Amino acid sequence: MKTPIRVAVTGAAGQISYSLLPRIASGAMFGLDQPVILQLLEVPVEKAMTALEGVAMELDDCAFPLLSGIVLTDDARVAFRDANWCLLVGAKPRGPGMERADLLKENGKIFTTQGQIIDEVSAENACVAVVGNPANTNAMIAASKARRLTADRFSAMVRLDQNRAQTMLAKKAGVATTEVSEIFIFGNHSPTMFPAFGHAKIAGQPVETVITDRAWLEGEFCEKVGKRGAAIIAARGASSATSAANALVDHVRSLATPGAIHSIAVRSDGHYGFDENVWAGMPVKTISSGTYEVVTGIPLDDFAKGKIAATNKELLEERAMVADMLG
Ligand code: NAX
Repeated sequence: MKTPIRVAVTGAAGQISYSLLPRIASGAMFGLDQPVILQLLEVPVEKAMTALEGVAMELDDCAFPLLSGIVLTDDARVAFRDANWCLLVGAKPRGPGMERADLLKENGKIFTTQGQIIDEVSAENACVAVVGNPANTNAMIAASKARRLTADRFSAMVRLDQNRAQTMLAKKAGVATTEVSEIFIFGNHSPTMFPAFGHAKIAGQPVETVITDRAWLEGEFCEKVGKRGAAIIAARGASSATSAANALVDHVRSLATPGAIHSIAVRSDGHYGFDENVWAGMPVKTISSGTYEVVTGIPLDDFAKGKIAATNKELLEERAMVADMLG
């Protein structure tokens, strides 16, 4: 049996974590031969910590063979100590009357502190994956606090958007999701994101030779992927949880699998027209566990360039709103 790895999860009593933790403990994220120790962080509020105890009781009651230990804490130093993976799910939701700038600032404080502490106490070469919104900018803030860990260890999740786009293309074409490949997400995890259909394939053929309705691809498809989260809130009365947890499993598993090509939000070096130093969704190829290179050379037509310019503009606006928190 391998040595257990330590996986820190924040927001561990929240709804995404409720779907996520059993997937990690069962081996879906790191493999069926990799034991894990879960280090679970919640806010120092009795209700949250009691709920967290309930979550841990349920995990115990699953008797997962790979679950080597569970740590429950409201202290970020305990949660991130020696952690190999830090999954930052916890964030404040947007309250009534709260402006986007207020949300950015409120959550920016959380990611400032967590970025600093992760850098101080996590394992060598720890990987940090941010889910809590606004995820791209939160990842940028956390990375800007790191002195030991390099910026490429911090990614934000756009895999839910990739998975949504994959299924929508499959349904439109009347094929299985496995027939859809190379659909990548560019930009922010927000309605401005761009699912780059021009490069995607269905059964190995360019999407546009199978789905010939270009107006649908440019219009309804892009809009539906971007607004899928809102549609789920409208239907369920709560935001995406199981699909978000599943996307994080995919995000981490792909990042840990050499050769995998997948969408994550990472620091831009000016790729694809993104400004340097924004965290933008783009395709990457995993080199070794936690290291990757951006896939370059995907051709972009004028429509795609316009969409990328719009999502880049939003990322720059977000960065300007938290400028005083960076560095
Ligand atoms: P919940 O409100 O159910 O859970 C969040 C949990 O985080 C709460 O239990 C809260 O006490 C905890 N928390 C807050 N601040 C914390 C801190 N400083 N340290 C530790 N824990 C803290 O939200 P949930 O539905 O689980 O969503 C979590 C986050 O994921 C939200 O920000 C949400 O917007 C974001 N999402 C991101 C997605 C993505 O694709 N990147 C998709 C799904 C989701 O909307």
